Amino acid sequence: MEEMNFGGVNLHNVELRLTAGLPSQLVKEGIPQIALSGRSNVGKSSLVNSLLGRKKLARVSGEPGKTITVNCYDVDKRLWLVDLPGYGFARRPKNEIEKWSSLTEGYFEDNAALKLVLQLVDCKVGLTEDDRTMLRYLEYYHLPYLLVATKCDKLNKTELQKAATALIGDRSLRPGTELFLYSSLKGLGRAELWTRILRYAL
Ligand SMILES: Nc1nc2c(ncn2[C@@H]2O[C@H](COP(=O)(O)OP(=O)(O)O)[C@@H](O)[C@H]2O)c(=O)[nH]1
Ligand SMILES: [Mg+2]
Repeated sequence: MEEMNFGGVNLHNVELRLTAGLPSQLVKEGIPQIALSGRSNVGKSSLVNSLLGRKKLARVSGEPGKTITVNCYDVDKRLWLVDLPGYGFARRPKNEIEKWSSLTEGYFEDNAALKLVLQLVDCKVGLTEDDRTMLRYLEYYHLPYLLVATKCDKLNKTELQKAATALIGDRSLRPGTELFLYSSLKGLGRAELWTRILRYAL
């Protein structure tokens, strides 16, 4: 059985609270927000499901997401997990890129509720140029962030060690950036990440 209570937060009391497709629909005050950022397919929705101990609250897809939205999950009225629109898969139509930019910038700008960004990176892929661009956004908006390496079940111990060392030594990261190794498939890293999330959110 999955642990469904972390720090007094009841994970049985969870709902999709808001799906915003326009900056004007975003909520940027009130309950503390923890955002998940990363390229399409890196495992954001799977991480939401894994953290919440659900199979399919957040929609997981094998192909890049078609709708560009910010999805907010209320967790026991104590915090929100915010699934940000994915980026990458270059050569998207210009109007899609513009929609992504206005939503992402709208979300990051003057967001009093945003306490922490989980920046996701596929452990097998490492940091991409798009990830580095995102890291510059996070820097520009002075946002606290940590790195989550996803899909860690895909590497053996030696490979994982090597990937982690390369990630944490990357010069585009803020010095001192923490790295969490995660597998949504196996639930690896779940308790550790919850501990850190709660430290920022509560
Ligand atoms: N092996 C493995 N696959 C994963 C893991 N997390 C996500 N995936 C797969 O990666 C694909 C993209 O996942 P998704 O959560 O939709 O990514 P998103 O686009 O960032 O929201 C799906 O096929 C998932 O099943 C993981 O921890 N391990
Ligand atoms: Mg997704």
